[in-house]
Amino acid sequence: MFKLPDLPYAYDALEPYIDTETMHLHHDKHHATYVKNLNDALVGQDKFLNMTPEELMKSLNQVPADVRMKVRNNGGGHINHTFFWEIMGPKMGGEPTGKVAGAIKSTFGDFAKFTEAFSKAGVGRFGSGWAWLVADGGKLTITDTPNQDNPWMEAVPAGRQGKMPILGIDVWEHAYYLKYKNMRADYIKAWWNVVNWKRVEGLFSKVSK
Ligand code: MN3
Repeated sequence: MFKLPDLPYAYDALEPYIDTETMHLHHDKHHATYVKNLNDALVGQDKFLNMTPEELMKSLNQVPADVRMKVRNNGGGHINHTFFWEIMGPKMGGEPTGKVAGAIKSTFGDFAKFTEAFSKAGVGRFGSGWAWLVADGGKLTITDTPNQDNPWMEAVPAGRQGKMPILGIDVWEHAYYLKYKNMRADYIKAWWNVVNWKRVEGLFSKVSK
């Protein structure tokens, strides 16, 4: 069975950038519902229930066709939100240091150009979805996905390590509407203040060896 993880900090820890009420709704209702629906869709399917969320994302083509879309949406919702809570934190933001800072600089020119391109991907994603910073080996790219799709789902070419998201932002309205109303760009601008670059660096170090 998949389990709703606790938030790694208090519900009010990301104030004033992300408000307490949004964090309660987002974690206790939205994320909890993805986990419940995922487990409901896979009742009796121990093979899938015993996978890690990442393994499940890579095995969607083996999931029975009648529940595959449910598993894709709700399994995606589960892994995406678990990841999202972890790449944020209180008293964070600023600029990255270490290897990821070097990779951002060599890929995008400088940090400001990177945040501009990433923010643009988030603002430009039509409807609900996510923007991602993905490490493909040591190489960085910005992508965006609809609904709860994510880079873990992408097929891995033979002999290659998969793409690994190291940063992502939820741009579903439920992530920002209470505080920012329809102003998605304002939410994204504020969100940079809660990015946990230490965590991003840790994820990047794992895939860029
Ligand atoms: Mn969400």
